[in-house]
Amino acid sequence: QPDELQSHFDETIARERRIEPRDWMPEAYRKTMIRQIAQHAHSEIIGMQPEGNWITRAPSLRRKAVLLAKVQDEAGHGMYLYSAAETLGADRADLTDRLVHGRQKYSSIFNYPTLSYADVGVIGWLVDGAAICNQVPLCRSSYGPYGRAMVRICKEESFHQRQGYELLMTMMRGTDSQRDMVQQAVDRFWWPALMMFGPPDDESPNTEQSMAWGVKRHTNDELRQRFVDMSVPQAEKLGVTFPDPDLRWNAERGHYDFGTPDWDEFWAVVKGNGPCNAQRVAHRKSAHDEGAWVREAALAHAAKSAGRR
Ligand code: FAQ
Repeated sequence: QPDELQSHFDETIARERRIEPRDWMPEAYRKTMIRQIAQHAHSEIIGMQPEGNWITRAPSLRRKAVLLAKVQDEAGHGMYLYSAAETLGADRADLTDRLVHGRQKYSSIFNYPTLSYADVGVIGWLVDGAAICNQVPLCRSSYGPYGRAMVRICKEESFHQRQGYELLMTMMRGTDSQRDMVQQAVDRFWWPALMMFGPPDDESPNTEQSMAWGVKRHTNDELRQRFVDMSVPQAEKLGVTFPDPDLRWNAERGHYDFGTPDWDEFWAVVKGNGPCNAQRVAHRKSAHDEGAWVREAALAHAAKSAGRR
């Protein structure tokens, strides 16, 4: 009975239990989960590009090994997430197709260029930092495979964050021009990092329903505030400033006040008009096209092995 199925689903959510792939779920819930997981997976995969830009120019063998490992981790995260989307009936080839044809989104942050090696450190510190802040609560997301994937992803993101901070600490102990590079990278990435949390709550069409379903555990603005509060002392320790004249401690609220991100810029980037959108998608498409022979070979091998059995 449809009513019984719906009430069983509602009860599972109300009791903070998990929805698993074989459970009945409303179509709108399935759609929302596929949307969020696919966007998240695409972000991990496209997110390899800005830092990948520096692999061949890392300043030492140690830095190169760390960066290679980090970028490979992002590929792994994309794979877990595509698998989680498949448990909802999504088809991986179709998801990739939607990404390369601009019909599915990925995080705005990856549409900004990486102009110096300090950007690698700032991405680790602020971008992975924002990702952790957003994703730790998602370990309790109501959809089982997504929440469980998030546990492992968060552990790896913590390593990414630390390697970024350690890289920046090293540069800050260097020359004046290295310190300038770090400050300039922070100036370029601070506002885009705040935009990663999504639009303000009153302009976020999905938050209310996603909170009710336990898909999201906090609103976009709550997480953005949490991120600002945790980043300010880290910046002080590092010796850099954030490019926001309105940033100051508010003792009454027990939080930092901060300025308003440029939401026009955010929507322009989300709609495909950021500095690197075209380049990121074109690169992903060519990598996918050039990998066609690998997919064909894997399928031929699987068919042959199945025939033998
Ligand atoms: N960029 O109603 P809401 C990483 C879209 S971390 C682009 O608030 P929702 C790790 C949104 O999709 C980055 N689009 O949406 C890494 C919606 O459009 P739709 C990935 C954005 O879903 C680090 C519309 O705006 N993390 O990759 C953005 O409730 C370093 C209205 O927004 C995740 O995906 C944005 N920033 O909340 C990798 C975390 N914000 O779909 C490499 C999981 C919003 O209706 C290197 N996702 N939009 O057409 C989430 O937590 C949520 O989906 C939000 C958005 C918070 C991102």
